[in-house]
Amino acid sequence: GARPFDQVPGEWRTGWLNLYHFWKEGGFHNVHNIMASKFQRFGPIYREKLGVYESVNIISPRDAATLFKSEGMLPERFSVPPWVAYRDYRNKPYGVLLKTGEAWRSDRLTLNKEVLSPQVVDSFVPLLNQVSEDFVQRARAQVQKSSRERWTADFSHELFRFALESVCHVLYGERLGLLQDFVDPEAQQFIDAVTLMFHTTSPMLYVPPALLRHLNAKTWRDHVHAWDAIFTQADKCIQNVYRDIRLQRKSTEEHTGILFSLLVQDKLPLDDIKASVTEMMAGGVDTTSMTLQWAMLELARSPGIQERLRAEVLAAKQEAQGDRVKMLKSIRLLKATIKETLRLHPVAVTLQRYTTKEVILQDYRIPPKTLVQVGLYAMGRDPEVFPKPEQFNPERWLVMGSKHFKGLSFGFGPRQCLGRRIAELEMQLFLMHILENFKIETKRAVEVGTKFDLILVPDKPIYLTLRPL
Ligand code: HEM
Ligand code: 2DC
Repeated sequence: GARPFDQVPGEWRTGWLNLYHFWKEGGFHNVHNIMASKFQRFGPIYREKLGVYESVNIISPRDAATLFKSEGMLPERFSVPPWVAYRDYRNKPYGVLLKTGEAWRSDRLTLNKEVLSPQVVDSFVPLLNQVSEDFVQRARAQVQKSSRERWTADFSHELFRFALESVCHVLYGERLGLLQDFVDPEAQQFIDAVTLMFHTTSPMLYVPPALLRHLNAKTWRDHVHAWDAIFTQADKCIQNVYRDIRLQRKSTEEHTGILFSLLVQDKLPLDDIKASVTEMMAGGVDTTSMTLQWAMLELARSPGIQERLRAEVLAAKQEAQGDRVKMLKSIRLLKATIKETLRLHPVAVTLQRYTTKEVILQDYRIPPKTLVQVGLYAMGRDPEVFPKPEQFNPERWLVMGSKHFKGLSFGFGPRQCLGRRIAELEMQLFLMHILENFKIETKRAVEVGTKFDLILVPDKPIYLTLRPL
């Protein structure tokens, strides 16, 4: 028989003391490294209690498979307390991100059809492609401006704007013009608000929502302001589209955006549409932009891989004669490059699920209703799972014996990332266009580490150079 739950290794008896140690070790920005060292110390499974939250942590693809195969029809992840607290405080409805049970499922099924299904994602290609083309144009203009035939910068702000422009084009069917020289200050405020929202979440991650609101601490107030700005700005965009429909300014012929489709179908109440569209708009900024920044850094450091990738892209372009939908079907190495980037630099430090029935992990009996976390960052760097994990090697995804539960960057199953297809297409098209037009370079070997800011981000600015081919 399997071993009892009580014997799972770890320090889980003293939640507040653990939280104190965690805080002293700079844990709020270091969650990923603390987890990796706990796997070192305790082995492939450990139990932990931080504040009031208890969890079981696992690292192996086999255990992840056991967990996800038992997740059932209504999977639930850890629901980030400050995000819940904000909505309750302001009386805002939850979107799919925070909904649970049947309410989550019915919203999610409706959204899947418009955001994730293979039938609609092809129609995103021209919209996202346009934004990438504009980025290239902007980059060329920047090269022109500099007297040195290249553009060197910290691209994070450019990529934030690129990402927001991209996600808004598919959501609203409209351009915001963020790749022009003059950027709408309200759009810039939205971008800053999302970053602030993530940044202020991590210190409050292990404090229960009810307590948070009574603290009136600066972090909580900043967090509220950030979400207020996010909701206000999203609401303006949503109202614009809504008005256009009433004035019959939009026709159903071209692809007029996800919001339009949701509104005319009338399958979801307006408040639920708004809540989930706001989440997608906010979820579409830091995630893809940071991943693209990491991808460019890795390619700059590996000129050989960059050359092979460019060859693949140029061959695909020739063969498809510029048809981007066709091209996207023959860029295996580029897709592997994005997977490899997310292996080393995942957005989410863990995936989490509440068990609904007993599961056996590493021969321990894990009871129902336990929060189990898959250490995605730690798994990506575990030599048992990925030989020579420190090497950036996209080809490993093309030759790997078994990829079973190893590529989990977007989560798994019915609760996986809703924006996955948008994110993938957006990143594929961006990298395609960059590789067709520029060499990506970086100066010296600057070591860039990782910082936990709710999502994982670079711990210092990354300077890159784009040089026209
Ligand atoms: C959920 C990763 C981009 C919207 C998630 C989850 C992960 C993730 C790991 C949790 C999945 C699970 O529990 O199984 C990523 C990565 C991205 C990305 C790596 C890009 C590199 C986006 C974008 C959007 C988005 C662009 C919006 C268009 C969401 C939403 C959820 C989610 C709404 C919650 C879905 C639900 O609970 O039903 N994402 N994401 N994400 N993501 Fe993303
Ligand atoms: C953060 O311990 C660390 O995709 C916690 O686009 C566990 C946890 C729970 C949920 C995760 C979160 C972590 C990281 C950020 C994620 C989130 C689910 C969705 C969200 C992964 C790992 C993200 C970035 C969404 C955000 C949408 C939001 C802005 C409306």
